[in-house]
Amino acid sequence: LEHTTLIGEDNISAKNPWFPRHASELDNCNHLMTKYEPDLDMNHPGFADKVYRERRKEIAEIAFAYKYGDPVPYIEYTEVENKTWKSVFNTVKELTVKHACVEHRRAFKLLQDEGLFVEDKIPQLGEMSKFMQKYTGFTLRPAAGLLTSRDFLASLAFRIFQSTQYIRHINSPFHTPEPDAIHEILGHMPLLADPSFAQFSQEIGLASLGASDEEIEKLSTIYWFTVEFGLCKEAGETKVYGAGLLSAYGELLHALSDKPEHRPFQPESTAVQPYQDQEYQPVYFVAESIEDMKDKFRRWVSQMSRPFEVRFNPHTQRVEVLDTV
Ligand code: TIH
Ligand code: FE2
Repeated sequence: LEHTTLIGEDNISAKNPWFPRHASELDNCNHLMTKYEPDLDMNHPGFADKVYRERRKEIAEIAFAYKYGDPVPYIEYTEVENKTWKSVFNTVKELTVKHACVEHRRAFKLLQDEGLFVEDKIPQLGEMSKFMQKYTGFTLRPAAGLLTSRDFLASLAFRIFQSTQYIRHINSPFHTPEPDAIHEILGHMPLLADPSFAQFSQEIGLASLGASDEEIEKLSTIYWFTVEFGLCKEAGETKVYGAGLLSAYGELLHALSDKPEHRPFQPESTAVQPYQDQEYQPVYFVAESIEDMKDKFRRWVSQMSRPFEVRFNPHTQRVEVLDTV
């Protein structure tokens, strides 16, 4: 990187779209995918539940109003919501002892020791944010629902995780097709407190900045089959590290059964594997280890065609762009 120069906004072309240069610009990265909402989808467990739909609206509005620098909003969870958490938490806790990867088990224990993971109350995003910040520098900002891949991945470049804050419907504790706070807290946050996994999460985010639509699709597919639904080997056994499995015990048991296909994780083929988010996955990718997955990803991503490099400056929370042509 000896002969590099900092390039300005105007060097960004249609092929390499706009991207945030500072964490505050994530205020513009909150575009939602609206395909699956309790108001719109008849199959949603909350569709016929007026109280649930009102509650969702209330929590979504809090996220829409959020601006960079605001404290993470406090939500007074209801009795029903805490009850939903309790049933998912206790089941997942039991299953992770046997099935989660060591990185997740370690962080889970830490979260219990620090009094954040308890069965009778949903941890606040503000407390979870402080916890992760202490170990890896990751922080949270609230998201109103499922974001576009481009917006979601961009935030990871800044070590910011956009997290939903509403809770799944009490009638479907074992699996929900959309992210909810239980998924974010139980599935994602333990691993975001792991230094190596946090590093990988940021790298996938950095790779997405200014990437073409086609590259974004590949990166989000890799994200899907690793961060969300990844399996890995550990002392000859298959373990789970994907957040979508660690928050959904229905699918966790399915993933480890002989029903789905298990294929070795290879960035080239994993990146083009079609996927859907409505049902359990028919295919999972198994990494040799999280470290090995990360190495393979690094090698693959270094061949991406972007004509510049980016690096994150943690002192300024700014992404610096280096022209490499
Ligand atoms: N299916 C997960 C759960 O029930 O917790 C949530 C999601 C993971 C990935 C997309 S939606
Ligand atoms: Fe997720």
